[in-house]
Amino acid sequence: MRAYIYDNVPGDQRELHDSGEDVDKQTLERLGVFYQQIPIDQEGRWETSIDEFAKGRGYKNRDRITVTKAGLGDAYESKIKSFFDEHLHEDEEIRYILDGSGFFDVRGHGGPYDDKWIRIWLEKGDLIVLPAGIYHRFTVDTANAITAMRLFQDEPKWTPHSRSESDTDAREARATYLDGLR
Ligand code: KMT
Ligand code: NI
Repeated sequence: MRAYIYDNVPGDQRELHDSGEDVDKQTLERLGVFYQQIPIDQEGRWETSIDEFAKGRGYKNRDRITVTKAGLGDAYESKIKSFFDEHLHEDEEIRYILDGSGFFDVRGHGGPYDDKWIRIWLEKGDLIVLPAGIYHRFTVDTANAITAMRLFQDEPKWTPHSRSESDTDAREARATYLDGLR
């Protein structure tokens, strides 16, 4: 994992877009973003760790998602563009990277990072929890391949509420998120 300020230079979303300004784990924590590394080992201890993590946080369900050119065919480019549309969810977004790598961009709030994109580079063995109500987007990197486990509490509710297409600031999840920040 590495987190840094996105450079906002126009160009392919899959490039690094590295401004050179790193963001520390504490800043992510203040935004309600939880990160942990659970290395994927041959012995399968990672599965026990994920089971314990899921049990501890009450995540009862999980599935896997693979985003690759081979898997998505002609739909690939439009699919990765849709993941990159800024949005929020009414529930947490939990991802454990099983293979490949990609970027989750989250919006900073307050201080020097207010409404700036913070780019979080995740690879195999990285676990992230994005809180409900945080503005974010996802993209693969230039390797064009990621497989992730998606965990969720009960029914999967993946509905993305696009910031540009609706009044997402008026959503309860947004208000609750902002109330929880100090
Ligand atoms: C999402 O919600 O944007 C995704 O699940 C993308 C693929 S998960 C690495
Ligand atoms: Ni999302």
